[in-house]
Amino acid sequence: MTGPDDRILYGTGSPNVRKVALLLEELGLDYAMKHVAVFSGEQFEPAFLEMNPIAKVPVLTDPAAEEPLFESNAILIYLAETYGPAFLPEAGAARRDVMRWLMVQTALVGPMLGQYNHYHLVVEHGTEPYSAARYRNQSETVYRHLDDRLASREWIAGDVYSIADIATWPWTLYLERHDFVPDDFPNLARWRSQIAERPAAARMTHRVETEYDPRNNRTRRASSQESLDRLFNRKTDGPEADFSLIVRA
Ligand SMILES: N[C@@H](CCC(=O)N[C@@H](CS)C(=O)NCC(=O)O)C(=O)O
Repeated sequence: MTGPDDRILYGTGSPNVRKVALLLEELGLDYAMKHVAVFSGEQFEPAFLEMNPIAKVPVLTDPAAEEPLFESNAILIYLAETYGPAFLPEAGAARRDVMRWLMVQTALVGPMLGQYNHYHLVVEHGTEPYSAARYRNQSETVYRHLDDRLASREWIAGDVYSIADIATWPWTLYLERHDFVPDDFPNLARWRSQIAERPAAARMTHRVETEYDPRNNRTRRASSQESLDRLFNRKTDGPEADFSLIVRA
């Protein structure tokens, strides 16, 4: 028998953490949530680095795994393989399709939307006009690819809801905050609503918002320039950066 404390999701309210919580909810697994205050640098503490040497959330401990798990999409594969078979087909073309679109999320959706978050939502607008414009265009292309993909199919990969959808969905919730309009991406908007209506998505959102967000918001608002420089990898002898957007958000 395992209790909720045997499975711990270390995280904050970010999309890479939400996707793991969403799959845990879909699989009906018990888990505890421990907040890691990335704005004040808890991810750099030795005990956390022992779990994830690259100092990022999510990390999941699981009774069936000998070591803590990190990298969100590797965690999704682990969970689907261990507690599936739902959400990741066992073999063949359907599995290849899910893996391919999971890699698209890892290599394209996350990095491009994540960089646009930085230039649009973190650093004061106008300080890096070329970078902000570049990542806005990259994000629009990503949203467009997803919208095109979903024009003729219900789910991103294969014929069923899978970890490719679960990995991608929390990222696409930035559409409005990126100042794009859902009506311009109708297939993406339809697919987003379909997942939002799932009870697991509602449970995940509620838990993230009640168990992670209050402490995340407190530490974010109290963050010093020094801790933000460390989080965003700005060298003190590098260009100045005004991170007040994220502190005020
Ligand atoms: N590729 C990683 C990315 C994880 C990631 O970027 N996590 C952010 C979420 S806020 C983080 O921990 N940032 C803290 C830092 O970079 O110091 C994954 O998918 O798990």
